[in-house]
Amino acid sequence: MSEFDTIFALSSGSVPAGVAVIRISGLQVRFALETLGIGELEPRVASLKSIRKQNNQLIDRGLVLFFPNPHSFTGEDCAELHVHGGRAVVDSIFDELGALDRFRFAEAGEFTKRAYDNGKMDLTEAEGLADLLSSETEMQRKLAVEQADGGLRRLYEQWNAQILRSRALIEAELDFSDEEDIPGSVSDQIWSDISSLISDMNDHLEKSKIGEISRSGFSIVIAGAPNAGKSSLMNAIAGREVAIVSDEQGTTRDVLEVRLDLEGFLVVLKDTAGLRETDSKVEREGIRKAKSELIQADLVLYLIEPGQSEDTYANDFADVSNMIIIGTKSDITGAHWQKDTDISLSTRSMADVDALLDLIKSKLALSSIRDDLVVPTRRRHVDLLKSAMSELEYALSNSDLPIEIRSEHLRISQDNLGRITGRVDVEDLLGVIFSEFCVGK
Ligand SMILES: Nc1nc2c(ncn2[C@@H]2O[C@H](COP(=O)(O)OP(=O)(O)OP(=O)(O)O)[C@@H](O)[C@H]2O)c(=O)[nH]1
Ligand SMILES: [Mg+2]
Repeated sequence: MSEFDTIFALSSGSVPAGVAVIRISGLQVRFALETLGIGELEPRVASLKSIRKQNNQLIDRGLVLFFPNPHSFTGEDCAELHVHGGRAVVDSIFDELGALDRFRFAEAGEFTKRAYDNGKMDLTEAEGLADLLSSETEMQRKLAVEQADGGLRRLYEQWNAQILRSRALIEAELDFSDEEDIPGSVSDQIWSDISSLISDMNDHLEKSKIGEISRSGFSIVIAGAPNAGKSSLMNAIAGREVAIVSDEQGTTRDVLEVRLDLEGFLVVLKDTAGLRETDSKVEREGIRKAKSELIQADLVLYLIEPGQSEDTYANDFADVSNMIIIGTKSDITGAHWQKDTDISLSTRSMADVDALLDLIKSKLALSSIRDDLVVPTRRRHVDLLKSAMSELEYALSNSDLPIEIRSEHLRISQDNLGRITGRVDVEDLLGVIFSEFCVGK
């Protein structure tokens, strides 16, 4: 595998389809177009052309585009062939291209990797693009497109420039320190700038939970004793039969998931095994899984059915911070529950199921998230931001250290920011990041 190879792939969805888009990128794109009988093309203008085999036989007619470097997605010469989306059409073109020397199929994410290598985007933009391709909900799309559009890159570049400026001022101060009238305020200015940068970073980091959750989805776990009505609630919210409902205790054993779109946010709703002591090995494993889901949940819906004492499993919920206690089967008891519940509902009559959804929305504080889209979205960003911030804090608070040493910590802070955007050596990360893509991107 070489970066000098010319790569090609199907960049549109799976065939058969109305149209298939084949993308080609690399040093020999012009040669490929010639070989396919397309010939010279006006840059960036779609032309209807015949596409032919080496032996001149017609493969298909379609729209073709040529993007000469550097003004292309990858920064290399690129071409797109929009052909009829039949398996044999696409295969036939692949056969022709694959037969050429130094031509091969692109790996997953290789077009984007080349775009990154050629300075077309930084790592956060590449990650944003990966998120955009896999986005399922409106909120995921908004976050992803903001990041792909350079939202994070611009912020981190701006911070990097601020630190650089402080370091330059320190250098200047060192150079002039022999002279008489160095304004002492320069140094004060440097450290007050660093201090306000730390506070900006802190505010930004506080939003990381929101970023990660919006990206990967809120996890909501339904828990409670057997027969409390957990699977019934899961089905009622999903609007379809996801889980088996039965009056037998211990019906659900595995963790069942549905992915829902709640006002543009991805919610992963999980139905779990009823919590109880049991001799069944399988059920015990289900209960173990249920408990581990509980700990990781962003929100727990704890269900109590009429006649059940609600504190049976209180211990299991000691670590759960965000919980709604729900009285189920209100059609039996009437709307008013004696016990200490946040809401009572019935999946049989569907009474107050909508009210529960409203309560969930308010618990997850979805509306507060909507406005701020420049947030760290990955663990990677958070870890490096924390390191960058702690270097600044170290430099700021150790005022007794020689100024050169303090300045060095500012430089290390810049390096950490540089690793987020990929400006500073990140060879070890690239494989992980670009393998997230599908082939053709
Ligand atoms: N009357 C009434 N019965 C309900 C309601 N919701 C569930 N049930 C009944 O309660 C029984 C248990 O329901 P499930 O949804 O299977 O309960 P579960 O909590 O998933 O039970 P396990 O999987 O065994 O832990 C079934 O017979 C349901 O028909 C309700 O709102 N009203
Ligand atoms: Mg169940």
